[in-house]
Amino acid sequence: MTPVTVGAHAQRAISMLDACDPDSFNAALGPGTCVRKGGVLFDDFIDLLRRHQSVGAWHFTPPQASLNVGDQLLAVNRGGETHTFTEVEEFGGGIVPMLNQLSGLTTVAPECTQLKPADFIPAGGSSSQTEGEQGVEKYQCCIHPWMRAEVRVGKH
Ligand SMILES: [Cu+2]
Repeated sequence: MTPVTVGAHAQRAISMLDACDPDSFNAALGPGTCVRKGGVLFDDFIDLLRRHQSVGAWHFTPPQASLNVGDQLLAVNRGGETHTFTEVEEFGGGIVPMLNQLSGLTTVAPECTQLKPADFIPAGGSSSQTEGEQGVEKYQCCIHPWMRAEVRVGKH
């Protein structure tokens, strides 16, 4: 992906995707949980998770990105459910015990226990940040903890 230049700095976007089916997800989890059209039935989602410890349609893309100090990282929720794009020291479980168990991620990432309301990015929402330090940063969804991205931040 070619970075978009914003002034002297570039911006890179990572999409947060899912494939929730609104009727079955909203029936299982409450109205408004899923606002996209069509997709994976809730029972099938649970079954896939049980068999594979992840559900591929729920993912961050690209899963790896490179940018430079001072560049902007934009996380855009293009799915139908709320996600978080949380920087963690080590990937781990999130805030939904059942999803942690089914994905085998029972060691909760401490960062996921300290979420603020603004960390929950609704469908169609986004969050951005300017990368301040060199290194490799790990981001995950604290709801669906197999949704992950690694961002390599280099120097100009
Ligand atoms: Cu998520």
